[in-house]
Amino acid sequence: MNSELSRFIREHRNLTRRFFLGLGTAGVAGISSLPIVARQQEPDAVLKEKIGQVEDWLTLQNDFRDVSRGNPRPHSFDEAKRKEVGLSRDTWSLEVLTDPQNKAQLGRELTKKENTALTFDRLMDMAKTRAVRFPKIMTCLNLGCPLGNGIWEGVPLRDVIWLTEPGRNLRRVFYHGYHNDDPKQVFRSSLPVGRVLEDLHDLPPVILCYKLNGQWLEPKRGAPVRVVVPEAYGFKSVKWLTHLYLSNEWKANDTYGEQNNDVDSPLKTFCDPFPLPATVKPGQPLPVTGYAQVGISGLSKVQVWVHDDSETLAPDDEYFLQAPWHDARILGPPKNWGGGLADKVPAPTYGFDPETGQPRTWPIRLSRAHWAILLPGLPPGKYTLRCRTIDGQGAAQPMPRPFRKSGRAAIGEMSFTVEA
Ligand SMILES: Nc1nc2c(c(=O)[nH]1)N[C@H]1C(S)=C(S)[C@@H](COP(=O)(O)O)O[C@H]1N2
Ligand SMILES: [Mo]
Repeated sequence: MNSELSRFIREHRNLTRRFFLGLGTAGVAGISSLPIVARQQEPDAVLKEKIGQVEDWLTLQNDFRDVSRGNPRPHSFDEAKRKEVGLSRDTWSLEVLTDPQNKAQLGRELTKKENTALTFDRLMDMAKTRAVRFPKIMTCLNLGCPLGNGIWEGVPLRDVIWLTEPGRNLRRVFYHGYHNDDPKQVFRSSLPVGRVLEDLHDLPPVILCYKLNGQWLEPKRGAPVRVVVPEAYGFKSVKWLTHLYLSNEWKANDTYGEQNNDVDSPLKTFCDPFPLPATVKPGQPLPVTGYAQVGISGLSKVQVWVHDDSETLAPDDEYFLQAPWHDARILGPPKNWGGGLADKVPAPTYGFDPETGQPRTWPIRLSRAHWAILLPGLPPGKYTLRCRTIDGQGAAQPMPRPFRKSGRAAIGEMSFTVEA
């Protein structure tokens, strides 16, 4: 192994060993309580500059990556067509019906036929006293990469369910959006009614969302109204919402379930580096930044490790538990939140102090954080940088849920070359 890299690793190895010694895989849970091993030196100018280039914490509506099905896609309609099909604020309405196959007992349905469907005006009326806002990262379970991070505003879905005076036999809520009146194009999702009626573990409520980062939801993001489920992957947050069915069925019928996905998986904690330069000069310190998704179990650490590709990897160590990981710095709350917010985070927003507009805790669960580390200069060679998170329960990525069908958790990886 080349000497500079080995010195770099040696500095941390003994402590890193002690980390894992006797802990085995079960003992990974103890990590979060151990002292910080690798203290970062004061960020020097290169690192500062790199940190300055990190994306904003919030994503502009138009910069979200889009996962929309439909032919044509509902957001491609012009204003006149949007009005015609009920996807403008003045023509939208939501039907809330009993599921004909598995009837829930309702005092009343909200229907177009009887002119009782929920209009946007009525939703805004409810919003006057009921609106909530929360930060959430939108991530596609299938793609695994975050599409964007936003502050979503809406009325709790339960408030609309209560309008139907539900009685016995209500176990699940099904919902879908506009689909060009073609049954083959329906994108459907569902939730157990208990999740809709009650917010467990300090979660924000499931909402009927109409604003993102303080602005009306744009057509691409599901305007005028979409569902947003704080703890879930994107497929639960159905866009262009038109129908809600209250059902006595107890099984999910999500479109994503039919496609062999785990439809009950809450957001996982994981990290990735931002792109590195393809080549780096020998001996030149390498500033590295990246993001972490703060999943349901929170985030306590981001760790980085550089492997010299000419060395073999330890056998039987699929998750690199024996590797000499060391801690990156999780960046604090930004001065500017980005996302097109007028100034500060609007009050009230879940997780933020209404007086100061500052977060109550950091990093914020179900959202994102950024991290940075300065790597020492390396001799010529090929290297692989890996990064992993340690979640708030002490589980090292990809644990505790390494399976792809529950959302991506693979250890972040990026190659680079050091050459003159
Ligand atoms: N009506 C409808 N809603 C939908 C989808 C869709 O295809 N149609 N895609 C879902 C999926 S799979 C994801 S990941 C999110 C993505 O949200 P975004 O497009 O706002 O980033 O929207 C969800 N809502
Ligand atoms: Mo998705």
